[in-house]
Amino acid sequence: MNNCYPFKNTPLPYDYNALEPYIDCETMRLHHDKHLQGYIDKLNGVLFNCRELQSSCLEQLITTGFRLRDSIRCELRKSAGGVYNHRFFFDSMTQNSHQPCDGMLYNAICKSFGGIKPFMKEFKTAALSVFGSGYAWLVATGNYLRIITLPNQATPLDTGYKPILCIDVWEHAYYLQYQNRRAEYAEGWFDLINWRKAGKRYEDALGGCM
Ligand code: MN3
Repeated sequence: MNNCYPFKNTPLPYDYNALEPYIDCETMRLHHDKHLQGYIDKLNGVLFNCRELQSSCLEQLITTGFRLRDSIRCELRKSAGGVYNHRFFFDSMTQNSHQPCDGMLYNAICKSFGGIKPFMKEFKTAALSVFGSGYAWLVATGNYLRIITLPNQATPLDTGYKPILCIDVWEHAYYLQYQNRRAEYAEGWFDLINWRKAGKRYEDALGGCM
């Protein structure tokens, strides 16, 4: 993963049409090649003028309190957050849909939400509750899991929680295919979850080595 300046738009870990019928090819192409590319271009543009930040990795750019003019700090947070969140979102899905959730993550979901079905219900409610643009996140805090929402391109990195999964509910993530039916998009997304990746993230979070 290319994680330092100059940032490049690494390919999706699957074909553009791999997530059909839940997310169509055209949406994936626009989302990855135009929206994520836009954040990468903006981030490179900010860093081009800030030589002292060019060796920082993406996570450091988001979490470190650099002494910057407000306008530059704001642009840096938005663009670095946009790159981080989109990469995390795309990496949370797989064409091998209907993967089972198992292992330690499954146990934690049962302990925290009472089972997979109640987890999905709560996660969908959170995804629908995002007013305007943002994401719903499954995050770990110690042995427990929580569902949170964050606006725009805010990331969970400086909340103290370890991110496990996220769904992008900006309209560009679903509007071409679902128009205003965000609930249908969220329901389809459950069948795309890369549980193997999520399980690994959870185990890394427990080990404190994200
Ligand atoms: Mn997006």
